[in-house]
Amino acid sequence: SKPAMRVAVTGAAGQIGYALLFRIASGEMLGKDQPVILQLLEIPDEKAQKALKGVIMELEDCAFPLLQEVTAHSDPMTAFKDADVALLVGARPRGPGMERKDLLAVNAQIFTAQGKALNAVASRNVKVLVVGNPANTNAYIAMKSAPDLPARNFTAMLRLDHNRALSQMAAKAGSAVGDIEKLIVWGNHSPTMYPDYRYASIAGKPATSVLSDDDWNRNTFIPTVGKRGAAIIDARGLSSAASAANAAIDHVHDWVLGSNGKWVTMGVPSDGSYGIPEGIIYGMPVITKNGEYAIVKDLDIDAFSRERMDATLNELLEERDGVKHLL
Ligand code: NAX
Repeated sequence: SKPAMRVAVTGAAGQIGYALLFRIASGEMLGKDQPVILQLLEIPDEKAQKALKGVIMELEDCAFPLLQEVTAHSDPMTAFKDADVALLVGARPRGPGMERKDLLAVNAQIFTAQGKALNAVASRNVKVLVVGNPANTNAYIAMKSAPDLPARNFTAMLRLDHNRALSQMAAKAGSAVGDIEKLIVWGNHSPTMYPDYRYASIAGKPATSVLSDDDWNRNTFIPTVGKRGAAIIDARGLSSAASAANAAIDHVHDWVLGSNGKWVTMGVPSDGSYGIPEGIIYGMPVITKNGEYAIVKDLDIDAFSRERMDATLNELLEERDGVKHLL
């Protein structure tokens, strides 16, 4: 059988971790023929480490044939050792009375340390997906803290936004999500993101003609996708977890195993395409193949889209400027 792949997951005892680890171990992320080793990181706090032990006991009790080994860690330097894939899920949530800049600063500390650890000990081709918020900026910080690793290996999760948008479109069109292709979500994983179906097709027909209602796009679709995270919190009393874990599985699955020519959205360091400054981690349409992604180039950007893309870019530039002095 194939040699095992090492998958490091941070925040492993959290709610996304609980929805994620069992699916990785069952082969849904890397393939049903791919053995995996899980290297799980939690904060040193006694309660968190104990909860992590409990999750590991449950993983054992599943007797997954593909799961070769599971280890628990409180130090990223051991958790990321030789990691082929690193899912950075753990982050500091915004506490009561915490300002946005405080949130950026505590997370900058976490992702600087984790970026340095990846730089020191991970596989030289480690694929990094940042889920913990603010995801794009955390990915940027980790990338900047890992100068010996290829910058393109640092990505942020926009796939949940992409999947949310697919579902809204399918419902409006009365068709199946599987019939939709070439959807894009541009920018930051935040309510400023811009879901863009100008190039999409639904069962082979242009989405702009199927969903011919411009008012729906501007006043229902874009805000619904943007505010979906808040709507889930309102309904469940907890933030999205299973759907976030599912999106992380989709993101890494497609990156490692290929998207078969289909467009998917990934938050990737810009190469300067579409006027997005190089290095900014921005939701882009990509096609994945042989373990690499390629940004879909040369799409026309109309005035409405330019405005949306600049607004979400400006938010990312502000976040970057907020942490610049910490890097
Ligand atoms: P939880 O609070 O349930 O779990 C987070 C876990 O991370 C905790 O167990 C905590 O102890 C751990 N942790 C904190 N700092 C750590 C560190 N430095 N090293 C290792 N572990 C650490 O949160 P959960 O609901 O699982 O969400 C995790 C993150 O995902 C949050 O930042 C959340 O905002 C973000 N999300 C991102 C999404 C995306 O689309 N990019 C969507 C879902 C989610 O909101």
